[in-house]
Amino acid sequence: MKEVISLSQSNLSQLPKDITYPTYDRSKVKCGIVHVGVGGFHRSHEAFYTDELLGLGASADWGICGVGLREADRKLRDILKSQDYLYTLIVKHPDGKTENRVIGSLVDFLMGCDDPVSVIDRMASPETKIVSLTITEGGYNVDPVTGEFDFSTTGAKHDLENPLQPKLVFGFLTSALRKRRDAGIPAFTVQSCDNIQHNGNLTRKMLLGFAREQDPELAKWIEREVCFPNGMVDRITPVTTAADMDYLTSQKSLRDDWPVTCEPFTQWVIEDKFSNGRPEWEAVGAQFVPDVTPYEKMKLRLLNAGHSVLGLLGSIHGFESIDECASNELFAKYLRAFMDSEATPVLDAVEGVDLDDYKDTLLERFSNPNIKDNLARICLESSSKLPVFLIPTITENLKQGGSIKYATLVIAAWCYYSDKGMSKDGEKLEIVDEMKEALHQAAAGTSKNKLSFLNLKPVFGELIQSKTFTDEYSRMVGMLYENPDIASQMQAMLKQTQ
Ligand code: CS2
Repeated sequence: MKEVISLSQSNLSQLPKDITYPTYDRSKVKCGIVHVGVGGFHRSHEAFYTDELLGLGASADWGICGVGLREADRKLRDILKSQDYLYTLIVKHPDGKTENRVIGSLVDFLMGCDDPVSVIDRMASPETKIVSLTITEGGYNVDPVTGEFDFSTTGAKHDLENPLQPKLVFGFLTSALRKRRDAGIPAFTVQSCDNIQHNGNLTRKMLLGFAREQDPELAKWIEREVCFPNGMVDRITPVTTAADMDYLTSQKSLRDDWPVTCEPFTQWVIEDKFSNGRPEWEAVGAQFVPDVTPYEKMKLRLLNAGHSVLGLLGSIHGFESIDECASNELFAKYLRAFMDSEATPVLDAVEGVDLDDYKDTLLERFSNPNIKDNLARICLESSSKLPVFLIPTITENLKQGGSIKYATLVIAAWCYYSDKGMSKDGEKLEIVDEMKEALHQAAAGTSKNKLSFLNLKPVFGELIQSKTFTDEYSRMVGMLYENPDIASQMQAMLKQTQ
C-alpha cells in the first residue's frame, strides 16, 4: 500500500497527479479579506473563487484570514492550522467522477473567543479591505417582530458595554471600524454571503443599529464610508462525512482531516459596491451586476425553498437525502408543481435567465446521486430559513389570489415534524433550531387547536390572519395528523390539478 501523506504545504509536491494544488507563492499572500464563519460553504465558494484568482497570478493582496467567533469553530481551526490552512475540495459530478483540488487561499485563522483584540486588530489593519460573512440566516441578530437589531440577548448587552471584548460579529465590526476611523485608515467593505434577501442591506441595518446605540458618531461615519454589497451565492455543499475522508486516504493516499465536498455548479452574483477595492472575481466566473435583487429572489425562492419543500416532506416520508427525494417521481413532480404554480408567478424576470431552464437545472442538481445532501442539514434552523425561503411566496400569492396549497403542506409537515419529532414510520427526526422549544410547544398544541403552530409570530408574522391560508392549513394539518402518509396527500393534490 502507498504511504499516506498528511496535507501540508511542504507535502504538496508529493500529491498524486490528479489532485491539483496551489502553485502560487502562498508565503506572499496577504489577507485582504477577513472572513467570519468558515464553514463548508465558505470553503467551497468564496475561498474557491479566491484560490482560482490567486492561481491566475492576480494580485497576492487577496488572501483570506478566517475568523471563528464560537468555541465550536475551534476544531476546524486546529485542523486547518495543522495543515497550513490547506484543505481538499472534492467536487462530485453526477456521473461518479470527482475532481480534487487543494485550496490555498486561506492563509490564517484567528479565534475571536480566545483573543478578541487580535481579531479587531486584524480587521483594522490597512491590509484588510473586505470583511466577509457566512454567519447563517439566523446570525444577524434581527428582532423578528420589529425587524430592528435585537438588544435583548445577553451577547448584544455584553457587546454594547465591552467594545474590546466583543462576542458578536457586530461588536467586532464596530470596534474595528472605530479603530480604522481613528487611525485615518479607509473603511473596509462588509460583504454578506448568507442566503438572505438583500443580505448587504440587512447587514448594514443591523450594524448601524448596533453602532448607533454604542457610538452614534461612529455610526454616522459607518453610514458614509462602509459599503455593503448585496450578493447571491450558490453551491450545494453537504456536510463532510467520514466516508469523504476515507475516500482521500484510501484512493488518494492523502490524509486531510476536514475536506469539503460540493457539486460542480457554482454561482456568485454581486453588486459592484466596494468601499476599498475588491478582487477581480469576475475573472474566475463571478458576475458583477448593478442590482442583484432578481437573482437573489430566484435563488432563495426556487433553490432554497425547493430544498425546504423536499427536506420537510421527505423527512416525514422517511427519506434521508435530497437526491433520494429528487429522484422519486412523485416528489420531483410535486417540487416542479410548487415551483411552477406558486414560486414562479411571484418572481421578477431575471435578465439573461430562462426560468424554465433554471428549474430544470435545479432538479438535475438535486438529483446528483453523489451529493448525499442530508435532509437533516436542510431542516436545521428552519425557523430562520422558512421566513426567507418559503413564507414570502405564500404571502405574495395570498395578495394576488394565487395558489398556496403546495407550500401550505410544507408548513403542515414542519408542524408535524416539530410536534412529533419523527417520520410517518416513527423514525426519530432531530429538531436542530434556535427556536426548538418554542417550535415544539406551538406545534404540540395542534391536536387541541389546529392553528396553534401559526401563533409563532416571529416565524409566521400575520399569516394567521388570512382565512384563505388558515382554511387550507387546517385541512392539511388535520389530514396529516390523521394519516401521516404524506405521499398520499401529495399524490392527491397533484391529481386535483390534472
Ligand atoms: C440550503 C442551502 O441551508 C439550506 O437549507 O438550501 O444551504 C443551499 O444548499 C445553498 O444555499 C446552496 O447554494
